[in-house]
Amino acid sequence: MTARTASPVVGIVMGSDSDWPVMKAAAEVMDEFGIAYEADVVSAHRMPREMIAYGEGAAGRGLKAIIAGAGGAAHLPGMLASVTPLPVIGVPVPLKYLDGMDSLLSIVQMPAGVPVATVSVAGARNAGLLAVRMLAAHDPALLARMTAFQADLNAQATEKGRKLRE
Ligand code: RP5
Repeated sequence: MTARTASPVVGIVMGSDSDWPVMKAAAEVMDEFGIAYEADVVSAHRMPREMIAYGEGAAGRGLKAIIAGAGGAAHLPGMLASVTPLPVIGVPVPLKYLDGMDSLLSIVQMPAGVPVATVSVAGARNAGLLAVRMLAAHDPALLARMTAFQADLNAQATEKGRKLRE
């Protein structure tokens, strides 16, 4: 699976194509904000050499952030973080057993010095939004779009409250 563009700035990778139903929410955020991204399977356990090469080459190829999702023994985000200076956002993907707790704990408990920004179980949309915020810190136009997005969230929540109060 690939969704490559000429010059992606966000890499969305996952341990298996079976993670895509969860991870596609991150790609949808990229589409919403008009951010060039790539999506691919880079398994830490089944493709360890390719996974290291991906992490080592990511910054040089122009990526600014990596969103990495995996389930079970979810070592992909942490291993990528160990070989790239880029921010890595980890998405715990829930599998058939353990309700994603295994995925969460595999990703969140990183040793000091090697950070992974872990979002909630199956939280790929927030992973995408966090990547947008990282990019927006150095992009005034994108920052304005994120601010508008937040205002829209506020308006939607306010409207829900208004309907309940009626
Ligand atoms: C993990 O193993 C993947 O990230 C996926 O969540 C899980 C199962 O992979 P498949 O057996 O469905 O390919 O590495």
